[in-house]
Amino acid sequence: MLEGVIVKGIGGFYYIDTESGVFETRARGIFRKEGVRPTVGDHVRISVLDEENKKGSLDEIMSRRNELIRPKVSNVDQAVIVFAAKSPNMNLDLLDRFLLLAEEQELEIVIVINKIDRDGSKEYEEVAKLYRQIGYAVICTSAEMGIGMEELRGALENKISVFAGPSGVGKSSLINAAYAGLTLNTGEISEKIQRGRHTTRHAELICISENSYIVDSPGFTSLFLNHIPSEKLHYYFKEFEPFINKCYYNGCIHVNEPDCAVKAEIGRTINTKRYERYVNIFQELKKEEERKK
Ligand SMILES: Nc1nc2c(ncn2[C@@H]2O[C@H](COP(=O)(O)OP(=O)(O)OP(=O)(O)O)[C@@H](O)[C@H]2O)c(=O)[nH]1
Ligand SMILES: [Mg+2]
Ligand SMILES: [Zn+2]
Repeated sequence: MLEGVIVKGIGGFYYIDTESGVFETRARGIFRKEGVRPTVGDHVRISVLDEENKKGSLDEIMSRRNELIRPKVSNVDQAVIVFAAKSPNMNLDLLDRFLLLAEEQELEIVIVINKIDRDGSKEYEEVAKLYRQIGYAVICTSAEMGIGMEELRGALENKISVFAGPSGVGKSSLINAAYAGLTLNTGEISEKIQRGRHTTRHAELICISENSYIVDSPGFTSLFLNHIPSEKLHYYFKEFEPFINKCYYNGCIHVNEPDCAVKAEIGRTINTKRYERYVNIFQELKKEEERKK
């Protein structure tokens, strides 16, 4: 019996990182019968079938602390939300949606603004300032120039972190730049071999040091949060928190109610555009709830 972590699952094989190295295993039939699907990040027990060739059988999956859906990974500590200062331009609506998802999953959060070498007028600094004021850690980087790599590595220590963000912002490039020796597929490599963009596909846990893992994930460009109830949305806007219980109406959701303590802060501690994005997402959720009725 050995304990370990599933680092990769491909074609019915699960690869388990243990203290005696990485074992290739198949899952016991019982999991399928019980409707349990082994997931990258799972803590598991395996029995060794072939010590020399590192083959085994996946026998037991320990209970999960949490489960992300996209990428499909369990037991994640932290979301590293990556956006580019330029190309593609920052989409703050999408950034807020990534933040909401991570807040809802109760993950620690780091925001990374990459490709700062592309933004000569340093407009990204305004964005960094806004999100730092809200209380988020923001790291400004250039994977290309090697800027901010120390700080990034520091933020990843002793955790399982998932890199998330739109396609083409440099998630894979950042991981490659921060950890020489790892080589992940990036958009650039594929341009050289002329076979279309070689972007990230399946989830894989990459060990960067003892107790530290990262998961690269494929980017996506829109994010619909249909599973968050509209009346809960305000809990995930961190900067609303001090005011939420000070509104006149019990259960105020800070959209149309009078004497709203949150609305009173707009343009002060609450950024006007962030509030507008809140209302926008709130209405989207509300509409979806109406439709489902
Ligand atoms: N100028 C500049 N270009 C960068 C930087 N980081 C990445 N790039 C380029 O941006 C392109 C996309 O980078 P990737 O690392 O593949 O982006 P990704 O976020 O992993 O993309 P997906 O896997 O599709 O989600 C590549 O051509 C990189 O060379 C940077 O800091 N500055
Ligand atoms: Mg990638
Ligand atoms: Zn209110």
